[in-house]
Amino acid sequence: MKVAVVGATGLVGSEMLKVLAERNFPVTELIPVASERSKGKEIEFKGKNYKVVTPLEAIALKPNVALFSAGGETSKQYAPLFAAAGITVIDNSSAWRMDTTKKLVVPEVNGDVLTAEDKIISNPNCSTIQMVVILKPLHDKYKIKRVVVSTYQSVTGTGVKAVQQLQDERAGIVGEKAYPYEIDMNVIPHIDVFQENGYTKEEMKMIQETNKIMQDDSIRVTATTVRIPVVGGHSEAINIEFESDFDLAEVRELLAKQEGVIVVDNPANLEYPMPKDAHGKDEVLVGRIRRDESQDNTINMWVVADNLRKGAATNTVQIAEALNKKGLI
Ligand code: A2P
Ligand code: 11C
Repeated sequence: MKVAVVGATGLVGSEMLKVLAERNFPVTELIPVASERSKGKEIEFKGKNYKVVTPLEAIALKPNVALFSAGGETSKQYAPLFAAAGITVIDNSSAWRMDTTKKLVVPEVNGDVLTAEDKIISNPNCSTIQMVVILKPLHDKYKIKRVVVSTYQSVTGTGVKAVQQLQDERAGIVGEKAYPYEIDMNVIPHIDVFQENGYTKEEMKMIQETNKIMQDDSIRVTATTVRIPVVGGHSEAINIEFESDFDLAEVRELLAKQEGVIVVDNPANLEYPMPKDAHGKDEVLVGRIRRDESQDNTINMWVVADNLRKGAATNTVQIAEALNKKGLI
């Protein structure tokens, strides 16, 4: 299968190349795509070198599928052109996620919604993905009423420039800034742009995308999203209120059985999920599972995942695998 990766020179794009190779996705020809600036640059994939092309050149090469991670503007401009040429697009930007004509997919949660009509499919926001993977088996069993989530997000979510800012600050170098403030030795309660209601766009993504993926608008979600000086992955403190009572041991069992989830929850041995351990992994790690003693039918947990893997590249490749399995690409 001919596979184009749009944004192949970026943080998520290069992770997509790794994941495609690791999972042995049946790539017969890779088409790395980036901006005019990177045209002609060589990208290595499975021992072979491929030259970077521009989006329009990629369309002419007729890939079967194009994995996009080059920002919302690039997706808005080019994804419809790829789709019009019969190329299925899986888009990691926020450009189409809340478009009612487009699917927003986490394969183990709602992979069954994919059909032959879907030519532009959206990959959710990283902090949403790792949360819904955990919510799904619990909602199926106990029905979730309300979720309160606070995030502790890695600088890799912002891109190359932010990782550089953190490294520069640690090395005492004055360089270009990706954030309005210092990120080293700091915590910034602001991810993406502020909305009129006082929430940030990242917070609104977590709220709206969760309802869409879970296919249930009755789940009430509220979020506070925060950037921290960490590289390995995003962490989330999640408080979940169910319609009725739950069994703590059964919650652990449901999570342990859930595809793509690893329970790391042994406080006696100081075992709990940390970004340092999630880094480079495809799974979502969950621990600190405990009853919220301040309110009936409510539980607390701590969820960590590598935002560039399950939060972005891995989930995108898993969507491609799901389409391939259904014979849709
Ligand atoms: P380039 O390296 O040529 O700028 P990150 O999010 O890690 O900063 O990466 C962004 C990715 O999106 C890069 O691969 C970048 O390519 C790519 N990109 C940015 N603008 C465009 C564009 N107009 N067309 C195609 N790719 C783009
Ligand atoms: C962050 N969640 O960590 C963002 C990055 O909507 O795909 C991903 C933005 C998005 O900054």
